[in-house]
Amino acid sequence: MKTLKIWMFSLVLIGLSTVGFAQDGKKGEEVKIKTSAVCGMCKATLEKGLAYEKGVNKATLDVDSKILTVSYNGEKTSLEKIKKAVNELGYDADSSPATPRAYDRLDACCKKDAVH
Ligand SMILES: [Cu+2]
Repeated sequence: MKTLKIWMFSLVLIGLSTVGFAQDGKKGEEVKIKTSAVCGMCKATLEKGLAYEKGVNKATLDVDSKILTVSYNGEKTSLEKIKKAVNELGYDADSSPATPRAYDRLDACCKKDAVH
């Protein structure tokens, strides 16, 4: 019976350390989000805006592909929160649409429907 208890105890320990590793991995996550950005000004807006977002380490927009690469701390923020921040800056994030009010505030050249 004692052996079983020790065995169970070590099993719990192994379980806990696995969880610990999983959380370590979450600290440095990176995600690529397709946005509706169109120009260099959008790039500045998005990169600056996300720099103030909690848990975001770095955000880089590639204007040509409209892909925003974000490295973030998975313990402090989540992909959903990052997408919401992008929406609130006036841009679509993957299938999540821009907040209308924020989109209205964008400069004419930064609106996705604008003629370029
Ligand atoms: Cu723009």
